Formats: sequence, C-alpha cells, structure tokens
Amino acid sequence: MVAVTAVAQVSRADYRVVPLPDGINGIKDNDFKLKESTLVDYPAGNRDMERNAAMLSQYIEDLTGLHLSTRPVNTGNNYGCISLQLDPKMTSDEGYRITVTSRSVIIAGKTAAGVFYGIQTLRKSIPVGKTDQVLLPAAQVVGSPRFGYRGMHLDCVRHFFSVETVKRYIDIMALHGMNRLHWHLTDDQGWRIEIKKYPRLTEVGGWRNGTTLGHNSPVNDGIRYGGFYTQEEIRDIVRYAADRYITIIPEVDMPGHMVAALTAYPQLGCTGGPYEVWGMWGVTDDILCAGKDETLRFVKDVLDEVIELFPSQYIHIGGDESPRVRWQECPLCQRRIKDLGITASAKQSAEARLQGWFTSQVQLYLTQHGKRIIGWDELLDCDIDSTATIMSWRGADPGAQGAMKGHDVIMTPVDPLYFDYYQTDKTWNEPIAFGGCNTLRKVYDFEPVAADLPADKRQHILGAQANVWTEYITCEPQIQYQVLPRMAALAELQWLQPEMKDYQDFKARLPRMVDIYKHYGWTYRAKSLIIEN
Ligand code: TNX
Repeated sequence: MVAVTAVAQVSRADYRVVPLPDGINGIKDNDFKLKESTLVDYPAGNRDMERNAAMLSQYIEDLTGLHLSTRPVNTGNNYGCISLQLDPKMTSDEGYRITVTSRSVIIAGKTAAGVFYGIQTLRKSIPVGKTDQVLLPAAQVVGSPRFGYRGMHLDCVRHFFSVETVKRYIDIMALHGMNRLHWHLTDDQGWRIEIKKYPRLTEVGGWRNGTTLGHNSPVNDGIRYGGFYTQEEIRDIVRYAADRYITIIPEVDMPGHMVAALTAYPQLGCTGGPYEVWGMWGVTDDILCAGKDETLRFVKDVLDEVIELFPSQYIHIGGDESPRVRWQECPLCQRRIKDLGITASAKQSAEARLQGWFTSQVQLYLTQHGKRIIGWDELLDCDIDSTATIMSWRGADPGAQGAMKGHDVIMTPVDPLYFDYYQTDKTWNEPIAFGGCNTLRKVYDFEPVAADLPADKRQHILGAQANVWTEYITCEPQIQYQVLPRMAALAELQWLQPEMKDYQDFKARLPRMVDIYKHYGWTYRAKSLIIEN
C-alpha cells in the first residue's frame, strides 16, 4: 500500500494589482508566511480599525479558505501578525503603506480609510483558491489616490434594484478603491425614496403602469412596475457604504425629471395634470412649476428628510434636461419672472434664468443646512454661483469651462464614462444598451484634466465618475456586465498619476482582478479581456 501524505498547498502573492500601487520596493528578507494561525492586529478601542480587521479576515477567508482571527492590541509586538496601524505622519489622507517582512505585515494609513485601501491591495495580491499558506514576498508597497472623488453612479429609478443588489454594488466599488456612490433616486419613471411628509410620492409615484419595450418603442409591456426604499433601508445602505469608506450622494433631480412626483401631487406642475408616471425614456416637457411657492416648500420639505438620511456634505439636485416650454406658457412662472425682474440676456432666455433662480433658492436652503450642491452641467447655462459643483456629462468641455469659472467639477462625460453605453462597436451579441461605444481602452485612456487647463484651475477637477443609467438594464447581472471590467479601468485613472498609466500593463494585471469577480460570482464582459472591443 502506498501511504498518501497530504501535500500543503502554497500560493504566492503578487502586489501588481488594479489599481497599480505607486511603488513596490523589494526588501531583502524571506517571505512572510500567511497561514491560519496568523493574527490580524488592530489598535484596541478603535472601532473603524476593528471593522477593518474583520473585513480583512473575511476577505482572506473568502479567497483562500484560511480563517484568521483578529486581536485588539495596545503595543507593538506583532511578530507573525498582520498589523493594522494608523500613522499620522503619512501625507495622503487616503494613502496606504504595506510593509512585508518575514516577521510581520504592517498595513499603515494616515486614516482608517487609507488602511482600508491597503487592505484592498493586499486582498487583491492574494491568488484566489483554497490554500494552506500564502507566501508574501518581503516588500514595501505604497499607494495613494490621484483624485479625492472616485465615483460610481447608479440609477435605481428606470429599473429598481433590491437592497442586496445595491450593497453588492458597494462591495464592487470597495474592491476598486472608490469612495463616492451617486445614487439616482427620483425621475419621471418612479420615485424611490420614502418621504414621510409626502407619502403619495412612493405610494403613487413609486409605480408605473408599464414600460416601453425595445429601444424606447411605442409598444408598452403593460406590466405595473416599481418599488422604493424605506427610510430604514436607506439608513442601512448608507451605513453599509460608510463602513467601506463610501459616501452616498443622493440625487433628487429637479425641476425636470419630476413626472413621478407630479403624478402624486399634480398641483406642483404648471398645468395641474393629470400626469402619469412615465413608461417611456427620454425627456418630457412636464416639470415642476417655478411660479408656485408651494413647489419650493415641497422641495425644501423633501430635502429636509433627505438631509436627515444622508450625512454626505453634497446633495445632488440634478438640473439636467429641463425643457422650459411649460414655463413659457405658465402665467405663474411668467409672473415670477416679472416679479423678480428677470430678463433674457444675450445667451439665456428669461426661463433659463428662472431655473437659475430656482436652483439658487434650493442651493441657499441647503447651504443654510451645512450642505453643498452638485448639479449637472446644464446649471452652467443658468445663473448659478461658483459654489455649486458641476457634474460634466455632455462631454468634458462643460467641466473645463466650469473650472475656468471657479466651479469644482466632477468629470462624467458620456464619452467614455457612460457605462450604460455599449463596450464594443460590434453590438450584435451584446445585451441591449443605450447606444454609444465606450470600450475598456477608451475608459482607460480618459484624462479628466484638460491639457490646456491653467495650473491654478486644475485643483477644481475633483475627480471622475462613471454613470450607470438603467433604462435598458433590468437585473443585477446586467449591471455587473456593464460595469465590469470597465470599473477596473476607471479605478486606475482615479488612482494613478497619468504618467504611470500603461494600458498593456493594465491588461496583463486584469485577469487576476477578474479571478476575484469570478470568485464572487459577479458577471463581467469576458471579451474585453481578450480583444480590443
Ligand atoms: C441622459 S445624464 C440623462 C439621463 C439618461 C441618460 C442615458 C443626464 C444628466 N441625463 O436621464 O438616463 O442620458 O444615458
């Protein structure tokens, strides 16, 4: 009989992950042996670091099957441990430094968020698969993000997604080192956030009688569709995101994209309705009436509850695609224009300036409550002062112009950062998408800061974000297919200085990232790994 001895499985870490660390410097020492007996140490009494430790342990267990215990410590003997530490002397708020020697692994950050990003890098360095031991080569690995705003957007209106789906989206963001989730919660096709003072918003506005079929065809499926998040669910999601250092920025789009609210409260529109929660995609003429005081009261009441739910400093107030034809014909809007002494200018109609006034009222209200606004780049066409942050979506030029005028700017240009767009020009085997062609390569090559932007305006570009509008995205696997692996390319441009970017090198590192997607059962576009588009 032949004796069968179990052979220990050993794997080896590779720090060249996505996004690539800024530096990986070898240290002359033996490998650190990560095994089941390795402890994860964190500073006693620090709740954030305790949670960080628990997450690292969970990640390692997910990937390798090794279960590491966590341990609060007061002093420095970390022999044989992974030790999470705060180092106030580090310069970047979100940067990390991982020091691996044969004795220990130290993950340090100036903040707990920085430590979390170090944890993500370590996690991605470890090969996926059951193992008894992972060898971590002795090295110092450092990274810090180029941009402070590293966002993803999710439209939960055109299609509605469960709390679990939103949480998984947050998990995916965390893996990619992102820190802002722009959550689109209201639109013509549904109102998805419970507002206690206006229950009809979700009772009536949360549901549509049917959805257009195909590419916005006149044929409607006739199936009642909808849903909304209770305030309790929203608090839960906000907390879940915060635990992963992700701030959720809610969007209440106004004065356009409001048909769901108008259906619930028709008196808020210029014509008084009746309105119907929309089953088509696109832009409708029915928007909030700017002539009625009741409309502003409504908006402020809604924002009161939104502010309570979201600790984010920013509230997104939309402002996009707001036709002003109703305002042109509405006696109350015209009276408001007269009362305010608004006149058309060479570049702006009186109604455009009325939208500026409306937005300024909302901005003032939010400022008084310690908040700041973000709006779509249409706000640049109205009178709005430079304390409003602009989301540049109709290309990157509006953002650059906004920065010239002193606005902070977040870059989300349709081309190439709309992830609801196709990822290839060969669309015949693709799930239906909005249109366009934003390949992995185009995303990777995007540069948020225009080459000719003067040096003193560059700091206004806060970062970049990809948008996921869901007219044609009906289920979670389809969301994941649209964002993966393009999020990996976006992460790299959010983190790396431009001179460090190298598309071929990125593509060589991508398969190990995709191993993690596969491991968690996330859907992704496999073709993007092997061919250009
Ligand atoms: C434009 S981006 C919109 C959305 C659509 C999207 C589809 C923006 C501010 N408005 O309402 O869903 O295009 O790609």
